[in-house]
This record gives sequence, C-alpha cells and structure tokens, in this order.
Amino acid sequence: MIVKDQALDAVMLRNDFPVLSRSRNIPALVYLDSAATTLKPQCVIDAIVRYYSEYGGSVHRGIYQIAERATEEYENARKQIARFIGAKTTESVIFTKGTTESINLVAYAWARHILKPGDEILLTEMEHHSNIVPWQMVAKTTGAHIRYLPLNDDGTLNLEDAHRYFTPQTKLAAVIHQSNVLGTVNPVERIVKMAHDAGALALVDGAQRVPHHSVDVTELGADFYVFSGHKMLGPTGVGVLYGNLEVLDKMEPFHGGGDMIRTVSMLESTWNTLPYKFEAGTPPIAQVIGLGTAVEYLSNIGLDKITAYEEQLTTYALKALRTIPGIEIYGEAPHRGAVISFNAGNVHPHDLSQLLDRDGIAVRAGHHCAQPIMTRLGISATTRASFYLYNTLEEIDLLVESIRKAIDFMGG
Ligand code: 7TS
Repeated sequence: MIVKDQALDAVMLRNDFPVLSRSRNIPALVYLDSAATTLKPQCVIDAIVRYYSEYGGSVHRGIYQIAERATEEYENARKQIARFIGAKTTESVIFTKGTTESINLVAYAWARHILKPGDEILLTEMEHHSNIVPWQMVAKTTGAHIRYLPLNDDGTLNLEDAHRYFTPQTKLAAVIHQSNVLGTVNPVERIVKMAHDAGALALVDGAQRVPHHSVDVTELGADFYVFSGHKMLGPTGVGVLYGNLEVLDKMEPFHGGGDMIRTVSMLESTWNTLPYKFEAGTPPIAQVIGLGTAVEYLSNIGLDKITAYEEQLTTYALKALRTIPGIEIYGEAPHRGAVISFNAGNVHPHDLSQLLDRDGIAVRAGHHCAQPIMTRLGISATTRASFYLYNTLEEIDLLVESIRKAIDFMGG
C-alpha cells in the first residue's frame, strides 16, 4: 500500500516487481533499460490474469455478464487514462498497439488524405524512427517534403531560426517530447504554438515523457499526443493516441472492420462514433485493462514524486559517470529526463553492454532507433542507461564500477 505523502521509497517499491526478485537472478538484476520497456508490478500482472481467469469475454458486443464486465473494465481504463493525461473527454482517447501504431494511424488516416505536393512536414533531428519513417512513407505517396529542426551540440533543439522552418506550406509539426537517447526535454508548448500560428497541426511523441512526468494534453493543446503502455509499467501491445476531437472527427478511419462501423451494406459503410471509429476489430482487452491498473499504480505514488526521484538518480549518475576516465556523455540539456547515453574509452557499446551483463546490469547499446542523432553526433552507437522508479543509487554505483572494470578488461 503506497501512501501519497511519503517520499518515494524505491527499495520498498522493488518488492512490487517480480522480475527484480533477488532469488531468481544471480547476480541480482540491475535493470537500467526502462526507456526500452519497463518492468511490470504485480498488480498489473494480476489485473491481466484476473481478466483471463475470471471474466475473459469480449467487449462492446456480449449481452451476458462476463462480456459486460469486460466492457466495463475496458471503458473504465479509458476513463483512468483520460484523467491521467488531462483529456477532457474519453472520446479523444484511442487505444492502439503503441506509439508506433498511433503515429502510423495519423499518417494514414490524416496525412495521406490531406497532404499535397509541396506541403511540408516538420520533424526534429532527435526523433525516434517511428516518428520519421511513417512521414517518409507519406512524403513518398503525397509529394510532401520533410524538414528537420536542427540540434545544438548540447543536445537541445536549435530554435533560434525556428520561424524559418514554419512556412505557409507547413501542415504538420511532429516532435518528440523527451529524447530516448539524449534525455532532452523539448519545449513542446512553444513548438505547438508555432505550428498553430503557421496554420499547421502538431503531434507530440510522449513515449518517453508520460511515464516520468505529469502531462496535461488539454493545456499543451497538441492535436495529437501519443505514447506506449509498456514504457509506463503497463503491458506490451497497447498504446494511446490522444487527439483533438474536431480533427479526429474529420479524419477517415485507419483500419476497416468490426466495431468501427455504424452500418454496413453490400456497397458501403458508415463509421462509428469516436473513439470506436479508430478501434477496428477485437481490441487488446487484457492489455488495456492492465494499462489502466498501471496508471492507477503511478497515480497512487504520484507523478511529482516519481519525477523528483528520477532527477535525483540522474544527477547522481551524471556526476558518478563523469569520474570515469575517457567517458563521453552525449546530451547536456539542462532540462532532461532519466536517460544517459555515453561511450567509454575505446570499448564498443555492444562489448560494453555484454561485459555489464556479466555483472547482471542490463543497459541498451546501439543507435536506439534514432540514427539521425548518431549521424549528427558523428558516431554509430552509444551505450544507454535509463532509470525508473525502482532503480536505486546503489545500482548506479554498480554501473560505474562495472564500466571501470570493462574498460580495464578491454585494455582502456
Ligand atoms: N517514440 C519514442 C520517443 C521512443 O522512445 C520509442 C521506443 C517509440 C517512439 C516507439 O515506441 P513503441 O512502443 O511503439 O515501440 N523507444 C525505444 C528505445 O528507446 N529503446 O527501445 C525502444
């Protein structure tokens, strides 16, 4: 039981996460890859098991008890998530498979119908591939152009000449809220405003922000806000597209099939109301219910407390990592999240992560699905440590010690 007024106690919280159980992992698992996916607390696992073992019916169709309960739990999760992100109505919360599918939904159901040759889509040099590739595919079919807001050397966005990037041709600005490589938190409020002033829509990729910091989509005012369940203690296979109702209403459907229609004749169909117009077929019921429980768990702890604790971890880790001779840390943004990318001496990131794994430390190595950042930094890969509410300062000490050992082992 977590009480809101107490400070976040990571040591106690760790008991909620079965993967961190010490008896199961030798050496004990030091999980520093929450930017890829987070571990799941027992309550989320239990909610999924409860759905399958107690009332595993489908939603929105059965007129019998277990289907009615499934529908109620599914729609209740939508309410919880709407509240969590400050959405005014549940109609604007659409369940998808994850951030990637949410962005593709906008690309297919909005951009492909609207964009014309010469129109512009504005991205940044720090986007995840999932916020680049769908737009390249859109550009190919519509004749639109993609432009990129550049990065400064410290890993912040260069917005000095930003007004030059917003032109009458700009139809969409799609930007990452918090970088999964550099940790940079972008001034998305400013970018949304610039997009709207230019007559364009704005999409914000919140995959790395929503799990770690409170977000109010109504206040932010972006037309689309997207995130994934599995990066916020929820199950894989579920994510969210929040959308401005007026825009969503005018959009064509993404997938055709059951549940997204009002009527179907042999010749044509009409569409269901929001949000169901965009939820074709049997949805990921257990996953949505699990995500609802994850959001409840995060809310019970309090996002403010999680943010403050992660700031403490990040400050400590940056200081400790900087004591390692030959280490290079990428991204020095003053406003940043709990993600640190680095290279250590001459050790390749893949070798380093394998050596760390021998000590039970899980980090990610590679381009982190953000190759344009690597190009901008003139490197091919980094090692990345990312933290969440269950990590401790002791784990950061273990990381630093293990990196030192790896550098010695590889001969500097
Ligand atoms: N956007 C951002 C900012 C991300 O960090 C990721 C995944 C995605 C989109 C895609 O999310 P998905 O749930 O649809 O896959 N990022 C990472 C990462 O940094 N390491 O593994 C996945």
